[in-house]
Amino acid sequence: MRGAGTRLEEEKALKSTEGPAYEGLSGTLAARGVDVDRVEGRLRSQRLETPSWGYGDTGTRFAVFPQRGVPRDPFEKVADAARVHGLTGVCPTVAVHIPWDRVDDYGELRGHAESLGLRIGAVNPNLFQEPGYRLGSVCHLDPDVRREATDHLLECVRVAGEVGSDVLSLWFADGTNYAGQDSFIERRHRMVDCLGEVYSAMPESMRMLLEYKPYEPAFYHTDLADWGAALTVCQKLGDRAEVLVDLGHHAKEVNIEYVVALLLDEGRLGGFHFNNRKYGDDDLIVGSVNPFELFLIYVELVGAEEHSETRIDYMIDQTHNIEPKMEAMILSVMNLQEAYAKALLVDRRALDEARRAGDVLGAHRTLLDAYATDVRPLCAKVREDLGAAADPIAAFKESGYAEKVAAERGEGAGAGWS
Ligand code: LRH
Ligand code: MN
Ligand code: MN
Repeated sequence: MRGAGTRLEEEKALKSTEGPAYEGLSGTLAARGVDVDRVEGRLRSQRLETPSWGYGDTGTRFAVFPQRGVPRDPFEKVADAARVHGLTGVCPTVAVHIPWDRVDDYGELRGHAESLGLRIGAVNPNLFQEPGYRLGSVCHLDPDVRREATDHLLECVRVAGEVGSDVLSLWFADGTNYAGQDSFIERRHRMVDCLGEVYSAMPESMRMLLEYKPYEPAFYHTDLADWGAALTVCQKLGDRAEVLVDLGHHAKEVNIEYVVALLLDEGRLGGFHFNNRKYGDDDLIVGSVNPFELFLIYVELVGAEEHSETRIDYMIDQTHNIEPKMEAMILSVMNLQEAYAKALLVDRRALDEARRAGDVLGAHRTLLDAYATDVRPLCAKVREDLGAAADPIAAFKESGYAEKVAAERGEGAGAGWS
């Protein structure tokens, strides 16, 4: 039986570049024919965006459990996001949600972010909370409500300009609860009209991302329910409209890696909202429930990276209800680094040969070999190379940041909706 001390030492070695773990792994990988320098270079260039709303108090419709030290305003959310970037090295942008992050002076918010080494990323309008949107926003039958919704989208185009962002990321709660409530097709036409106006108002440098979701808050039908609905609207709008895949927005049996491959092949995969789920849109820590699915998604992304220049914005969209929020964000980032690292280790030549030979399980085992590799020492080394922390969670705990902000901020404010 191994003593607890020994196990702890082994754990520490795995997360650090000191000791034998990294040397052993890079030697093994080199012997397997992996170009370790190239893999490390790709890992250093990985970029992940964290969401402002993931730092605030959120909850379920049953309860919100306030935590001490959560941000009281968008400036403090940006400060927390900057700290996550400092510890992980790969999160230089933070997404904002308007009006949750509405401020008087967006130039000031931008300046604050930049002073902390951060930029504002995707601007997310919010068309799902106002009482006027009971029957929808851009799909609503009343032209006055559609006007109000479109004006909010246009406001967000302006906000994006002011914070220095080139991404407008859209999700619509629009849908119906009962059969017969409204016409599917008329609603779709109303949406296309409104989005066409917004698309024309965007500067050439700006992209529009369209996020789909099968249900919730609407329970009979949703106006952008799946990737096909989102893709066809994007095709009507123009080249700078692309689909955003949120991992929590699929029916349970959907093969998400296949959807990803398909959108990549169409050149219309614009962004991700990473999270994980067991049942519905659970917004749990990415990679916590189904890490193999996450790896398979990255296998498709890495495959496409080899022969395409497509820009994909990788964002986290999670709400942390019972877990410490910054630790949850850091762990999410680490899980994404590990999934990407494993996908980079897939022996593409062996995979190709096995496929061509009709070797079903040979191909499958090639993926399993990469997935089974413990890449933690490699990721720790990359983080150190980036000037971040080999073990970001330990570094965060040792830094005393959580205690400091708890004392300064006391009980914070909700992410926006609580
Ligand atoms: C909807 C969603 C969308 C929203 C966010 C808060 O479920 O995924 O991206 O903007 O949650
Ligand atoms: Mn989302
Ligand atoms: Mn969601």
